[in-house]
Amino acid sequence: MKSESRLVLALDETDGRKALKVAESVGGIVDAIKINWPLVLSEGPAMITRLAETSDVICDFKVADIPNTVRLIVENAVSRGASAVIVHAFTGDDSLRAAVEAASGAEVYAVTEMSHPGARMFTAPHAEEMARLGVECGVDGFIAPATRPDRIRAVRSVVGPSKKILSPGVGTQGGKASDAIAAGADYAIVGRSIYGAEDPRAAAESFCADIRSVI
Ligand code: BMP
Repeated sequence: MKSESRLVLALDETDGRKALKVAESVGGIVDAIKINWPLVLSEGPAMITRLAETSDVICDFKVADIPNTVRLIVENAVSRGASAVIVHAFTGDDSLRAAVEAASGAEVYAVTEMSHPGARMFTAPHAEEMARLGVECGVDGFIAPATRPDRIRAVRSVVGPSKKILSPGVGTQGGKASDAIAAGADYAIVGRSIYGAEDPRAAAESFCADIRSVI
């Protein structure tokens, strides 16, 4: 995945035609497009391949399962063109290792702590432990919350400089892209504030300008 704008679009638009239009309009601006169940369930997994023709695609399936099922999901996503797959870290070492092995060259990012308030209940208290486990299991990067930049710093201090940190929670959820990058994230992930904007390209450009202000 390239590292130019350090902005990733979360394309949760469920209307396939609109989703493709947004993807086209931010082409060349975002470093990757992250897709999640809303778009895949409404438009089918062919959307992975379609978007992968013009962009790196991160399949945010937050895979949380036994190793065999993790392997089947990751292999399927990668065979359709995904450059990366997001998995949950709380499943433990065997499931994380299964994801890394199944990705065979594509990247695996593990969720440490989520960005919404409820994440304080279970994921946050174990984020550093999960980050440490992810490093041991060979994942390529981590998901840490832009809504709590101090937690990005905490994860960065555990995983070191060579692992990627992608940070959602920017815009609609209240986080600021530049704060996330300044705290140690490599990429800010933005969804509704771009695909729901009247002019998605202009919105993406303004997030890029905010990120540039701290790099
Ligand atoms: P939005 O910018 O519209 O809030 O979208 C954020 C995207 O990042 C969504 O796809 C969401 O599922 C994802 N995400 C998140 O918001 N917080 C996390 O902790 C992990 C995520 O993957």
